[in-house]
Amino acid sequence: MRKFNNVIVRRPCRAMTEGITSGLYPGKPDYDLALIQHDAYIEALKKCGVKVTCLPADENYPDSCFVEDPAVLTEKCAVITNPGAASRNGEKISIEEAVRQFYPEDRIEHIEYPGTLEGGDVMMCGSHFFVGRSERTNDDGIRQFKAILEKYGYTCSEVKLEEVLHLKTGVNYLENNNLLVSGEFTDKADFINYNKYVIPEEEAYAANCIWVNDTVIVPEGYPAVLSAVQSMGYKTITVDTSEFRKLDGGLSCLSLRF
Ligand code: CIR
Repeated sequence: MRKFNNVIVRRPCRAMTEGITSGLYPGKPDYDLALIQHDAYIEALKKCGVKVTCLPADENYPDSCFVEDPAVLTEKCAVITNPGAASRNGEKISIEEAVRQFYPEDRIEHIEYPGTLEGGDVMMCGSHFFVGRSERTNDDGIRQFKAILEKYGYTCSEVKLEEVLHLKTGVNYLENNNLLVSGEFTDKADFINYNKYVIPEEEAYAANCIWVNDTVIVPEGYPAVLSAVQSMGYKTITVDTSEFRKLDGGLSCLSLRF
């Protein structure tokens, strides 16, 4: 059974109010409320038995609290990605400094231009990784990522995205062969071998739940998903992410779990 021991998060910065947004969930984030929600998120993670490393806010990068995107951390290696969003690309530099505390030099890999890749497009299912081809993650990024993973004995397959920002915006793995799927992922052949819970359209945002050591953290305000996850046998904790949702960010985006 998989076990996460560590989590990296980054404090939201004041400039988060200028973060990238599709406008799907309208409004500007309330910074003070975002900090309160971030505190609650950290507390929830601690309850799941992980050590949380909280990096300082970085005002140069409005979206930098979404630490999932500039790195992918596995049991065997760390991959510093090359974020496809221009305003976020520089986040890879400071995340690498943090990752160096946990991985030896020869286990830290990089996605290089012309390849781009963001961690939100990567879903780890045991030793297999699904990677979404999105507006942020391109063919060359996927080719490089696959080659890195194969070096460490992992496998990788591509999933084409049509609508959502990142792969994990719409599909998330809860271990034990269980997936939460929404929208365009509901009928994709890629996921045929998994038990799928199909998220009702009005709760699509809650496809982005995270499994942390047998507890599933669920965003607050999504009763159908919460009760489905509980009936699958998981312990649950809910965390309000309303201010991050305004920037298209969810529970997985806010941490690196490894
Ligand atoms: C962005 O558009 O990059 C941020 N506003 C949201 C990033 C969400 N990250 C994720 O899904 N992994």
